[in-house]
Amino acid sequence: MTETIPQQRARVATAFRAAFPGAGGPAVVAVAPGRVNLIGEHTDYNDGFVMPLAIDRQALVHGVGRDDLTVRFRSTAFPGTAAFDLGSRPTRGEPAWSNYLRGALAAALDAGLPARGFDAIIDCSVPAGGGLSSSAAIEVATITLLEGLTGRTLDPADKARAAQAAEHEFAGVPCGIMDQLISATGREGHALLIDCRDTTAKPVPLDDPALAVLILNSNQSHALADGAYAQRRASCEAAAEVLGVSALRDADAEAVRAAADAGELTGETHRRARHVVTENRRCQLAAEALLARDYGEAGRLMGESHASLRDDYEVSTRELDTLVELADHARHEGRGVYGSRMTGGGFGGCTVTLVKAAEAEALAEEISTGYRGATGVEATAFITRPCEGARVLA
Ligand code: GAF
Repeated sequence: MTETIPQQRARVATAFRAAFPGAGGPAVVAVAPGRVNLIGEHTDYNDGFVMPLAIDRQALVHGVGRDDLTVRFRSTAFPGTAAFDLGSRPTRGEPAWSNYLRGALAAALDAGLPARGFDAIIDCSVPAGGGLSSSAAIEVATITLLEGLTGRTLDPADKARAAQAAEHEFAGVPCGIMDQLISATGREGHALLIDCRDTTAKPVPLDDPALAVLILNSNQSHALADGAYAQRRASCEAAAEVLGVSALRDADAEAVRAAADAGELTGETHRRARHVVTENRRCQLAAEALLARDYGEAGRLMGESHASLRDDYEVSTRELDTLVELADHARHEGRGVYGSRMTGGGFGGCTVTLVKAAEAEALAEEISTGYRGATGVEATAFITRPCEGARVLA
């Protein structure tokens, strides 16, 4: 069972009292969710389209303001206390886990939030390394805490940009804006079709009780800071330059094909560009299909997306492919699967599968069993629903 926010809140309040026995004053509790992306992968940093939803797993931070500018931060998951002064811009430091928080606070100050000292403890129910944006949830929750403690707020898109800047500067991952934006702006009962060029979003209802979003974690931890993600970005930029556009968002499949035929786009760069331009199109078509409640078509596009990420973008793994193939097998047999794909940056992490709600539990069990048989690894399955983005709890 997924822990509810009230349960998590109570658990973290107890942990806070144990960590900071002397801290008095009213507490501010901020939450920010992780995300799962339905389709539109590796398109955000190409100014393209994505369609994520905020999930019912979140970072929750419990903080109490201080009269000085000292910050003392603890974690429910890791040892140590991060202690620093917000009188100046935070820098990287110890313990290592605190760099997400330090980065988020540094970027929040840059974005114009005032400084205020506090004692806080953070907890995150988004699985770490699962490709469900636990780091974005932690960054956005931290900035939301500072908003709650200072009574000042950032525009949600600016908050997302600040969290993204933290990821770039303090975690060394040159990510796009998707994860932080959906964590900051998620809408209950909806996925968001986001145009990453201007951050405008169109809500896409996903509240049909007959439909469920099934997440399967390959439990093969993913890491994006090792250079493979940055290499993909660089290939996209090189392709855009060849095509004479500022970002691949402005190119289409015809233009990519023509450049390949002319020998201007070759090999890996060609395949990376082909993924991005076709994925942008698939993402928009999938939003139309979901709006029309045509789940079969949305699922078909998810299948194409996975193939493109596997073959052209080369960010899938044998384990993710296995999970998708098992879901696909159930789809062919008419057992309630609409479509399945890897989700997030790749190189490990999770798949997302659109299924009939009535079949979801049985499918989770069946795919997990098949996965164990094929890989020897235990998958973790959970059914999620679209949730609200970051906020201070009442
Ligand atoms: C990671 C990044 F953080 C996102 O910005 C996005 O590029 C995603 O990979 C791939 O779609 O989650």
